[in-house]
Amino acid sequence: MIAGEDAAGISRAAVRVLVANWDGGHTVPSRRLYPHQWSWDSAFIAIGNARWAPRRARCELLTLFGAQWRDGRVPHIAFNPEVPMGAYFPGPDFWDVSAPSGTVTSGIVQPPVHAIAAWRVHLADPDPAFLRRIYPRLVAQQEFLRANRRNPDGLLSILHPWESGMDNSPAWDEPLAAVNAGPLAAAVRRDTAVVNADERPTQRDYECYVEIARAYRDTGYRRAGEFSVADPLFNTAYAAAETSLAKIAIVCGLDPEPHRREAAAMVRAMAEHLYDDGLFHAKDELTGKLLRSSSGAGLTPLMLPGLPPRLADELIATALERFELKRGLLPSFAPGAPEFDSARYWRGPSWINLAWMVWQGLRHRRPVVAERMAETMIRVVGRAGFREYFDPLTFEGHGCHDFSWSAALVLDLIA
Ligand code: 9YW
Repeated sequence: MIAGEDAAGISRAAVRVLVANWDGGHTVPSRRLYPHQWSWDSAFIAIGNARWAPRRARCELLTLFGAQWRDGRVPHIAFNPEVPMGAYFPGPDFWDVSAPSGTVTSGIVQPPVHAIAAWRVHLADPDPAFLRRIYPRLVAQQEFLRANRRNPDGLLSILHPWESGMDNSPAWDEPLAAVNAGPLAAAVRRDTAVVNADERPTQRDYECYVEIARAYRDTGYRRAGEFSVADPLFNTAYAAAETSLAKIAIVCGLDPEPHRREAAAMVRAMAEHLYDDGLFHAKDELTGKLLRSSSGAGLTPLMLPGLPPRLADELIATALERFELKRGLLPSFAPGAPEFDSARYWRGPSWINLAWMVWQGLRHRRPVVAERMAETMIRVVGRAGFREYFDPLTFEGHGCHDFSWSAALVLDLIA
């Protein structure tokens, strides 16, 4: 058990981070490293803000949906025009596009965890008017994905590693190896000026990121470049969003059934096409191959209430054994796998958002394990601060400091 005083001190510190990162309408993930508004960050931030400032949580989501495109897509970055052009790469000049509202944005998306966030914000501070306002926007976000990203397996594709939210996951090594990318001047990267390069994606990774984004941009953000995969975390977020939309629909006096059916269909498609040997995997659309890896993304379907119990039990066994969850922190990649790197970004470190998603799935299925996970995360940030990611073996902090979703989700874990 974490002593009440310790938890109160950690909560106060978390709120200080969120206040310092607030930009009057939205929260930056990190002042220096990510100085604009990021899509799925805002959803996790809203979940945490709901615990102490629900109006701010609602504002965070509504600001993000203010950058929604006419086709329903919610871009992964909404740029703040007051931030100097060179502060983040690739910036507005690279993406070269804006939303109907005039907000300059990127053209790719991130995992659609926003309906989950909207529902949790409502649970923390019930506000049917907020739900009525955001519901049609959330539905449009899901419709964009159905209309533009659905593959013949019934799964949604992501067209860029950034769309997975887990940029340099080893799951993408194989598809990225086939990408024909030109050189990128090391100096254009801003991330390695803020964080040690050993803790970030490689230069070759960035060359691929820029090439794939450039190819998509050059088709008017319509057709894929050299990357198209069905990712278990992204599809989980979509299905969980449908479950949340069903609950939101009821409050709005609307029919929840279409959302329930859609969530169930997605769980079936994932179980049929992405599951193998105790874990969900990504599937490469371009080669038709299942990308068997040991990515923690493959555990996130635990969030889905409709997951068949046998699969849930097998996933839990994988989490406890292969991912060594018994230690308390969930790694982003299984420690025994050859690609595991305990300090490099999405190749092993523990991230609070990924762990939070799996924790959600364990709370009802294995409350004792979930409780231990939450306690470990709270203790680790108490010692190491709200770092971007943590070594899952030594619990040392890595990446940037005062990272918003680490602070926000710990507030939710403490509540
Ligand atoms: C980038 C902001 C984003 C997160 C991603 C994470 C990283 C790099 O930072 O992306 O430059 O966008 O991988 O999940 O949303 O925190």
